[in-house]
Amino acid sequence: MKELANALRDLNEDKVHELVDAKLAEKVSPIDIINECNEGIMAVGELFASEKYFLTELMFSGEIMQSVMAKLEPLIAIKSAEGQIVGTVVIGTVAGDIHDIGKNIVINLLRSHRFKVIDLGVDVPTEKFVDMVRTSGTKILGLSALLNTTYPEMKKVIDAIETAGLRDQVKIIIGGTVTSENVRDFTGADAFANDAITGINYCKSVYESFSK
Ligand code: B12
Repeated sequence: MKELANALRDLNEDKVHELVDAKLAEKVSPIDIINECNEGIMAVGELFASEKYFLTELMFSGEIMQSVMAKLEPLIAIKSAEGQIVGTVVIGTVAGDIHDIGKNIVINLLRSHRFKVIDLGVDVPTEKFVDMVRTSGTKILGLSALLNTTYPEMKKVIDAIETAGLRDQVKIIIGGTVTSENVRDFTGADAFANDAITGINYCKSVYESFSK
């Protein structure tokens, strides 16, 4: 792992910021910086899983990552092109799950690609997703989940959209480290993404297909 990833894994907040600042000064792109931080935070996850780190460390890693994002987000937003909105995306983290760092990165990037994003937040009940799909008329719903235990929640939301008669008007993409082709199949989603760029490309392709 690289120095920045190591510093995040070791929860050395000062070092993390020092390295982020140095990279920004060298004109390294915010996305590359986020990717390197992700490597570090994944390592924190592994240390937590193997009981070398505990909840306090997990929380601290989240705080460091959020402070890095506070620095990088405005730089991503600056790139946002002026002009017509590409389309709307409704997004939220499903019930039972409060992870939102990855979701917020996706939102930021979508906005910088001129999407209007309706962020429902974390631990979002099924009915809220259904209501927002209905009232916003969005063509894309994004569900974020980082816990294995929340696969059934994603399925519950998608089933509820179907029951409400809205399934034909909306494409559903699930995202988060736990998602895979198997989870997509289980939940009945249209697509999955383990990274923000794949998600953004999918959203673009959906709205492009509608404008043809
Ligand atoms: C930081 C962290 C926390 C923080 C979260 C802070 C916050 N505001 O989000 C806190 C401390 C709160 C936390 C709590 C818990 N956590 Co936690 N956490 C993590 C950790 C270390 C990093 C997650 C993260 O932010 N990653 C960085 C971001 C950028 O990556 P990302 O979320 O994957 O997002 C990217 C993609 O997935 C994708 N994406 C994400 N969402 C979406 C949505 C769409 C629509 C699209 C297109 C793409 C997309 O794009 C993003 C950018 O590239 C992970 C480790 C890991 N391997 O993921 C564990 C991890 C997710 N946590 C775990 C656990 C067990 C917990 C707790 C149950 C611990 C406990 N005993 O209490 C609680 C659960 C609380 C709850 N009810 O949700 C486990 C989950 C195991 C599992 N697979 O089920 C992990 C994997 C750690 C581990 N290895 O054991 N956690």
